[in-house]
Amino acid sequence: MNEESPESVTGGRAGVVAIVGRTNVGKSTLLNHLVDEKVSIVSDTVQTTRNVIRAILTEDRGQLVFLDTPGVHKAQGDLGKNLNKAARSAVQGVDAILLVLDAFSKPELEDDGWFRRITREEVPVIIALNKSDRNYSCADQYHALWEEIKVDRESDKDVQWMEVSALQGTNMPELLSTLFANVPDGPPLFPDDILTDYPRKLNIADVVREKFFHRLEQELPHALAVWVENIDEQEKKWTVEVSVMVERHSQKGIVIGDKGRLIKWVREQAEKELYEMYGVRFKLKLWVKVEKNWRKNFWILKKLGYA
Ligand SMILES: Nc1nc2c(ncn2[C@@H]2O[C@H](COP(=O)(O)OP(=O)(O)OP(=O)(O)O)[C@@H](O)[C@H]2O)c(=O)[nH]1
Ligand SMILES: [Mg+2]
Repeated sequence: MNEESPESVTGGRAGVVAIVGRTNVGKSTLLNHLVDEKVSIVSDTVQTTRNVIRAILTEDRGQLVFLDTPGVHKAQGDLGKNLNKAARSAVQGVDAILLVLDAFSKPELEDDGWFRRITREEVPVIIALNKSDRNYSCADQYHALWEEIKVDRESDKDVQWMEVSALQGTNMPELLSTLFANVPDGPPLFPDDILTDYPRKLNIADVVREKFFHRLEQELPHALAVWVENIDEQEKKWTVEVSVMVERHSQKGIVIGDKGRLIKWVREQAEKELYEMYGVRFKLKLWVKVEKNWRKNFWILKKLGYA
């Protein structure tokens, strides 16, 4: 018998966990709660997350590297298709999959798609039924759909279900324990003082975009992209030049708002949050530009990290 347990050799567990699911189910909210920091922006607009964001949790028991992914949603043009593709391919090569469902709303086609997909995956799958704080639950419908799909696919895939509330933090310690138990033994993959390797420019752009998403309605958020052109890092203040792209002139007016009120609100909210994040004062200079059909422009999508 081998006297030495793997833990005593490596000092813990380590693995990559992909957080996947339909759009708006609370993946980013859950990630922020799991790592106890805001690393990924949150809103109730579909496909808020547009890049795969890596966040690292290091504890005595090991290290979990989370991948927050864009939520799968019926594709709207090249941007939507690219985001769906990024989400689906994020599960390749990971050690565990955390599939997030919105227990408050009925299963949709995208949930069906993920269920089918995970019947084929060999790595452990944990299913988090999120939004359990709301006093209605479709949990039974998700369980029933999963059983149906298993029969349909002739699959004997075992998954672990947990009810959580990312908003209130319910069952977070239990979820973390389950995740640690499901990744392999091994040394940490990242230094223990790194929270994320998501580039600063993209993070600043996301924070600005989130503030717009909190105020803009319907289709406009999808037509909006934010890009950081330059950061001038002075000791006491960072001045950041930010381009805000919209697709039409009429949208430019909406984004700026009556007497510039909306853009001013966005700037102030983002400056405040960035100060809390980085511990340095920010001066944001926002320039709104009309870029017709940017969502179809490969080079722009590539620059934004969406292609
Ligand atoms: N009531 C309730 N609302 C939640 C919970 N988790 C997330 N939400 C809300 O659900 C909405 C979507 O949350 P996100 O975390 O942005 O969802 P997402 O899955 O990352 O969405 P995409 O990035 O678009 O795929 C936000 O309004 C959150 O505040 C929860 O546990 N309970
Ligand atoms: Mg998200």
